[in-house]
Amino acid sequence: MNTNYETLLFEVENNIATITVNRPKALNALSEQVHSELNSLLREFKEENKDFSIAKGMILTGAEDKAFIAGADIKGMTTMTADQAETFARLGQDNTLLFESLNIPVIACVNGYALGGGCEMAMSCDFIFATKTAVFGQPEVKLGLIPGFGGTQRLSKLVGRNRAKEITYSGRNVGVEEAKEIGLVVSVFETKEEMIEGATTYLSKMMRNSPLAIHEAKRVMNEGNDLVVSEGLNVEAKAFGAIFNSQDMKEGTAAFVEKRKPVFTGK
Ligand code: DAK
Repeated sequence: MNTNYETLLFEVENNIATITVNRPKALNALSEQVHSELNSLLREFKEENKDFSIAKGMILTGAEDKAFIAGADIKGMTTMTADQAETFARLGQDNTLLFESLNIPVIACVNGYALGGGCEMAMSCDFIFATKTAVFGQPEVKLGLIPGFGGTQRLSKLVGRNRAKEITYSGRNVGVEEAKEIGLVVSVFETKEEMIEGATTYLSKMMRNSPLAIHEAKRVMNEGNDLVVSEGLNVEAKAFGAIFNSQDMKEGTAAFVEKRKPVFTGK
């Protein structure tokens, strides 16, 4: 895999891939280059990790302590033509869909500002861990914009439509305590180091379970999010049936009966 990018750091350790958005001088704002490099990285990773040979879990974070991602690059946007803005929007939206369609769980580890596009990228991950300094928000209306990387859709689904509207219309900051209370954040940590360690521990424990079953649960839960319950149940029933053909299902149930630990292969 190509791991050399100007605006991203990519590393894999103990089956956990970490992507760090690395533009700390601009508070890791999402420039066209970040979106384009992220798109190449995620596409290549998705293709090459079909058998879970690269990683079974992923962390997305921002470089240094001040910001996760302070939004789309406002300076870059001032000179964009309508065509460039459309390409920018499509790349950004595609990246959120790529995070959702990866076969492994992705934890957004949020330190400092996660505003606008930063909040939107975090929401496209499976869930969010944060430090006490984390600040969330969709301040686009202050710039004469609306959220454009899925914020009008995903925030409502996470925290409820009325709360999402209240946050979006005001463009106000949401501190970490409130973010946890309304279900945007799952766990809060004192420091960035503790948060990354917490995410690593979580993913390492999760890896004892079947990666194939986790992938299917992720797929069905994400797909069901856009469906009425009866249709979602249909997707669930199909996936539940299909997984009976997997080695992991046979191994997991046999290990239970034989009173031993299962050895999952993701097949
Ligand atoms: N873009 C570009 N540069 C940014 C930035 C951003 N979003 N946020 C911060 N920076 C830069 C600052 O300009 C400054 O650079 P220099 O002046 O030193 O060159 C440096 O980072 C440090 O920032 P500050 O000096 O401002 O630091 P402070 O601690 O004073 O303030 C702050 C931190 C986060 C409160 C402040 O920087 C701030 O308000 N930043 C903007 C936050 C924001 O409004 N974010 C939302 C952006 S709008 C679209 C799809 C999606 C979107 C747009 C279009 N399409 C469909 C086309 C998404 C839009 C957004 O995300």
